[in-house]
Formats: sequence, C-alpha cells, structure tokens
Amino acid sequence: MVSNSKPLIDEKGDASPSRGDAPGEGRTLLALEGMTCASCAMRIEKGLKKVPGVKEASVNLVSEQATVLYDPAQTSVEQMVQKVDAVGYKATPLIVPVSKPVPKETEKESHVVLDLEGMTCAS
Ligand SMILES: [Cu+2]
Repeated sequence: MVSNSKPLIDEKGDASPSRGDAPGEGRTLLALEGMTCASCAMRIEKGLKKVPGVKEASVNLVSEQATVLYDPAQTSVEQMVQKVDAVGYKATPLIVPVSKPVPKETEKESHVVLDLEGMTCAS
C-alpha cells in the first residue's frame, strides 16, 4: 500500500532523532544553498509543504536552514531534498536518518567507517 516504489530508504522512523514527538512524526533540518532573498525562502517553503507527508516546513533565510516536520511513513528526507532541487535550490540534510546507505566497497578498504548511532549532542 505504499506509493513509494523505493524500499531502501529508512525504517519507519521509530528511531526518530527527536524524542517526545508524537509517534509517526519526524523532524529534520536541511541546510539550504542558493537562496538570495525572502521569496527564495518562500518558494522552498511552499515546495516542501507540497511534499505528501510533510506537515510543517519553515525556512530561515538568515541561517539558510529549513526545519521540516513530516510523517516518516509517507515521505523521507530524500524526497524533500529532491523537491528543493526541483524548485531550483540545493538542500543537504543536517540530521541524517539512521539508516544512511553505506557503500559496500568500504568494507574492502583498509580503514573502517564507524556508523555512530544514538548521538544527540557534541559532548
Ligand atoms: Cu530570491
């Protein structure tokens, strides 16, 4: 029953970075590039709000960041990034979902990539 044909993205958001939110809600922060004025910010904000599953989006022109509240069962950060791209800007997720695709090739390399989970702050 899922309209999304890509099965790989993320598990249902149970590991949402923000505790205390209602179940089925995810929050993400996107770093934005290419905005020059308030109407750029508006355009991105409108675009994000059109993504099915996005409940709330707010774009900060000064910090060049977008805060998005969404339903992880309906959408993913990938789709938000693609939407921002579609309206002509660049977005980079600052809070990456737990299951980021790690290329298998790294296993053959001599160094090890540690996938750290559960971190909430810098200390
Ligand atoms: Cu503009």
